[in-house]
Amino acid sequence: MSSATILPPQRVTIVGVLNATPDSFSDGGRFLEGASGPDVAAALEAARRMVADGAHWIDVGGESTRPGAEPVSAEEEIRRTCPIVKALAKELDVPISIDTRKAAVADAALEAGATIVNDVSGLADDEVGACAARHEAGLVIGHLRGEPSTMQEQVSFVKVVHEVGAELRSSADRALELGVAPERIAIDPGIGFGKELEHNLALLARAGELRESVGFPVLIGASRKSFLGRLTGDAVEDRDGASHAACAVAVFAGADGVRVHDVAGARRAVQVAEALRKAQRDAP
Ligand code: HH2
Repeated sequence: MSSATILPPQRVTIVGVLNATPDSFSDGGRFLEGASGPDVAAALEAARRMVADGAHWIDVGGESTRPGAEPVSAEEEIRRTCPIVKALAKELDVPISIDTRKAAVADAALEAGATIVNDVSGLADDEVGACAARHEAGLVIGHLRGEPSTMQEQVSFVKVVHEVGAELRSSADRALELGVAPERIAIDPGIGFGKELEHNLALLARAGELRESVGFPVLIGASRKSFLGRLTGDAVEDRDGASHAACAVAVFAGADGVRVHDVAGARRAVQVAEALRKAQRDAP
């Protein structure tokens, strides 16, 4: 991977989500054929569409992190994701990330052509960071206390932006010690990961503050999440409008990248928010 930062400052990066899972809350089941392996052609088609719509990178995941999701072995995650990663890396001009908490899966996907590891657990396993360092890959460090299966059970923050920032800083320090280059690190406050509505709102609305305090570019993943349903009353399949609003606010607040399902809509929201951010900064 080049030494360029994974979330470059000159534009907001749009990360398109491609879940090779049967049970993701937002889009599960579209790319799995069952025992014979993933539907690589369908995944490739969806990824091509996202790139045409404006995605700058594609994030491939093989394990749902929603509370109550079935645990998945590393072998199964590799079986679901690696054929897709390989096909996407071969054909597309954009970076491919692997959304995993497991070092064995990260390693296999990086071998298959991914160049970024997206670890929502915030380096619960140091080996994930060591693996990213070995491959000279990018690393997204997400914020999560505990495990996805139990993360909503005991949520407690006093000053959420400050606490999440401090915990991300300590994970980023660990990544640096493990040898990940600083320009290859991005942080993510983990919207919906062990947080109540007010925490998600504060982290999203203060994304820029998080970047300034932690010192790394910030990725925000709010797309189709349940806190949006709490606000609007919409079911997951009707949350794209709310997702675009969240995207726009995150970008206006200073986010460097957004992880989204509906790339075409998000791209428009990002364009407007970027223009407004610039106007706010530069207008006389
Ligand atoms: N959210 C999800 C998964 N991966 N990665 C980052 N960096 N940030 C996020 O907010 C994030 C993420 C959960 O969303 P989704 O992939 O749509 O669902 P599921 O975990 O059920 O597959």
